[in-house]
Order: sequence, then structure tokens, then C-alpha cells
Amino acid sequence: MTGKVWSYIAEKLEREGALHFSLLDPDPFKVTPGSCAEMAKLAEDAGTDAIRIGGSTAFGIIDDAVKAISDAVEIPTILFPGNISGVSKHADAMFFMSLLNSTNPYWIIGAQALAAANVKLMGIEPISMGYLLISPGKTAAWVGDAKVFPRDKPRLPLMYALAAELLGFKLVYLEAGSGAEGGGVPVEMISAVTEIADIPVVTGGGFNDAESVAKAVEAGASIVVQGTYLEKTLSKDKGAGLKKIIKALKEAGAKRVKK
Ligand code: 1GP
Repeated sequence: MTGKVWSYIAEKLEREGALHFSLLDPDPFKVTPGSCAEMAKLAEDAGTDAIRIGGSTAFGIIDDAVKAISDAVEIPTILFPGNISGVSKHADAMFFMSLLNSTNPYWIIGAQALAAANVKLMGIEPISMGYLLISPGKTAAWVGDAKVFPRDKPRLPLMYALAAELLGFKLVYLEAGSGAEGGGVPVEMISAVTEIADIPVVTGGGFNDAESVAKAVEAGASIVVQGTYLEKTLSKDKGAGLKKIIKALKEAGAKRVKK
């Protein structure tokens, strides 16, 4: 059904105020399809709202990993492609993104044009998202030729977020880069964007504890993404730590729900 995952996100945001997404990056040398499926199930049991599947797909196992994950969980699986290779028909949806603060047109519209016909023919639900990289930006910034936003300049991403909204993107993503140090995107930056922009803000990159996740929601983020934390903890504590983080996120989200 067209728009099924977007309806799920929009309706759940209305009810719960904030959502948690788990990022898995398939990699045949470290994170096999089988271990992706196990992690996805543990994350689902801990209360995450969707599994986002990253695009480190140069090794050609995206299809197997997405299928294994989709078979293992009931919650939506959403592609988060790093390039045109990150497309799989087994996913429920795809963040169709443009890296708006890239200096290279390939990452703004080139890769999207190359992948668009394939995505349409496969019938994957696209969810458009403006992608903004904030310092340090990590691997994504290096690969994506990004002119990262300095952490103390919240009005720069605000300008881009407003442009994303006016261009018709459904979501805007404030991303510090996977494995970022410093406790995620600064709360001042999140609130500078959410106070003025009307589209939901997704944030991720360096959120590794309940406090930083809850603060991001209090600052107005609608969706917080965690990847590194899951890789480090899920197999050890079977999701106990993640469950506490999601509880803190949902409590912060509940305060935002209109009565
Ligand atoms: C990357 O924002 C995500 O796109 C996740 O970042 O791995 O630091 O949680 P972490």
C-alpha cells in the first residue's frame, strides 16, 4: 500500500510524540545478515519503532541482509542508502535523501537520479528526507563531500532545514555522523531548527545514553537514531540498556503529545 510506512511514522508520532529508530549497517566481515536479524529482533523487543538499514553495501550483501531483517521483525524496515547500491526490494520503505550540504552535486541529486527508476520499478515506498551533516560528520561527511555545519552555528542548518521544508521534503535529518563524539547533535541546534521548521526533525550520530536521547526529544527532535550503541551493547545485554533508553525517549515524547 502506498504511503504505509509514512502513515505509520506520522500516526505514531502523533500518539507518542517521539520515535526511536535502530540503524544496522550490514557488512559481511563484521555484521552478517544473520547477526543483523538477531540485532533487529532484540531492538524490536526493546521497543524500537523501525529498523533503518545503512548503505555500506559495496560488498553486495544488502539484499540478503534486508531480507533476513524483514523476516525477523514486524516493525518497518527502512533503507538508509549510502549510494545507489543501497536499494533492496525486501525493505518496506526507503529514505530518499539528498545531502543538502554536500559540495558535490552527485550527493545532492546525481545518485538519486541514477537510482530513481530502479526504486520506482521495485515499488519501494520513498520517504523524502533532507540530509544535513553537522561536525564532526565522520565517514558520511568524508564520503559525501560535505561542508559540515560547525556545532556552534545553529542557524546554518536552520536555513537548510527551512529550504528542505519548502522544497517538499517530508523529514529533515540532523546528523553528526555515526560514532560521533560529543553526545550527539547539540540541543541548541536541534531546538533552533524545531522552533521554526514545521517538518519533523530526525537526529542521530553519537547519541549513546538515555540522557542525550531524552534531551534531543525535549529540544524538539521527533526521531532519534542509534547505531553504534546497538552494535556495542545488544549482544551483551540482550537489549536491556536499549530498553531503558527507549523508555526515556518515550517519556520525553509523551510530554509533547497534545492532550
Ligand atoms: C548514523 O546517526 C546514525 O546515520 C547513527 O549514529 O552510530 O553514532 O549511533 P551512531
